Formats: sequence, structure tokens, C-alpha cells
Amino acid sequence: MPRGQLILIEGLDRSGKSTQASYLTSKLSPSKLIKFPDRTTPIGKLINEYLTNKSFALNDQSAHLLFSANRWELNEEIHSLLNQGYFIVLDRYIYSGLAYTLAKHDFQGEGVSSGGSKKQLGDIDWLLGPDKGLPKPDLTLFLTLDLQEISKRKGFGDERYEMEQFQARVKQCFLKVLPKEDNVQIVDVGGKTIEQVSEELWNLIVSKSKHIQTNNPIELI
Ligand code: FDM
Ligand code: MG
Repeated sequence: MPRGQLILIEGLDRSGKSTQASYLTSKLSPSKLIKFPDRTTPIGKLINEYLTNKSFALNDQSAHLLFSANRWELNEEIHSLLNQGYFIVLDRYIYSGLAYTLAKHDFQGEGVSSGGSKKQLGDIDWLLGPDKGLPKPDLTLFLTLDLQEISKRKGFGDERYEMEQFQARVKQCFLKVLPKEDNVQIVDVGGKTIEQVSEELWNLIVSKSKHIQTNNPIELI
């Protein structure tokens, strides 16, 4: 039996990523939606504390490693579902891991990052290290929109990272870390309705999934 496909939806905050990821999951069968961070696991609970409590003392390097460890908590489940022929839709994954930490490298704003040495945060090899060996997405769709439009959309809550100047930095970092490959597509959702974006993503999945070699084992990062 051919394996299933690993489809990653990445995107900026307020890009409609989670809405689109659940919609795509409902159109694919059999399918499972996996959201990162998964806040229900032992490590996910710590991450939730880190995101929601700005006085939770965790340095940036440790936080980065926890987000990766959270992906490792789901590693066996992802392999097992793929081997059973499931489509897995991921809502955030390794590129969020890279972009958000990289964005902290020289960001000075309050409440985002810890003090101390930040040398490693600017080193892509260091950042990617802990994710090496995780399953590599077959297809990545990155939802982007311009910053002006982000600020017009519904306001942020008050989790860590939810502030406009930081989001500008995150966007630049995503564009820097996303590989320039045919199976990584950037979709500008600006000015489009939810339905228009869904249709565009669906068309991309249909055209790209023909080229996914599901008789070969999933590649690893
Ligand atoms: N985030 C998410 C990271 O900083 N690193 C990661 O590896 C991942 C998966 O966590 F600000 C950040 C991105 C976001 C925050 O994500 C919570 P959700 O999608 O808003 O729950
Ligand atoms: Mg959020």
C-alpha cells in the first residue's frame, strides 16, 4: 500500500492558517490534522505556559529546543499514520520553529525573548539541528499577507510573540528560511476570501500531489 502524504500549512499569524488547515483536512480522506505546538503533551504543557505567561523564565535556546521536542513527541504517530495511508495536515511545523527563533536573534522588544547570549539564535544550522530526523513534509504551503493587512485583521490576544513589530520580523525570517523548492509554495492571501484561498490551496494540492512519490518512504529532515 502506498503511504499517505504529509502536507504542511505554514503562515503568518492572522493569515487564516488554522481555518484552512482544518478545511483541507475535512476534504482529504483518510486524514488527520496535527497542530504544532501540540499543547496537550507533557512538553506541550510547558510550551503553553511559556506562551501564555510572560514571566515564565525560560531562555530562548531552551524554548527553541522545547518546540522541537514537541514535534518529536508526535514523531511515531506521524510515521504510523502515514504508513496506514493517512493524509496528515500539519498546522505549523519546522519553519515556524526556525522563523520565530531566528526573529528573536536581534529583536529588542519587551516580553518576547530572554536576556543573555543570543548568538545561537542567528545560526540556522544550530536552529535546524534538533529537527534533523523528523519526517519532511511532501508539500508546504505558506500563507502570507502584507503587514498593513495583518494590522487590519482582528486584533492579537496577549500571548508571547503577538505584537506587530515582532510579526514584521517573523515574516522576513520565514521568507529567509523557506527552501526555494517546487514543493514549497508561497500563497498571498491578501484581499482574498476564505473560499478563494481554500480553492487556491486545493488546486495546489491536486497539482502537486501527483508528483509525490508515495511508494518511497517518507524523507527525513
Ligand atoms: N511557534 C510555533 C514557535 O515559536 N516555534 C515553533 O516551533 C512553533 C511550532 O508558537 F507564536 C510559535 C508561533 C506562535 C506560537 O502558535 C503559538 P499558535 O499557532 O498560535 O498556537
Ligand atoms: Mg497564535
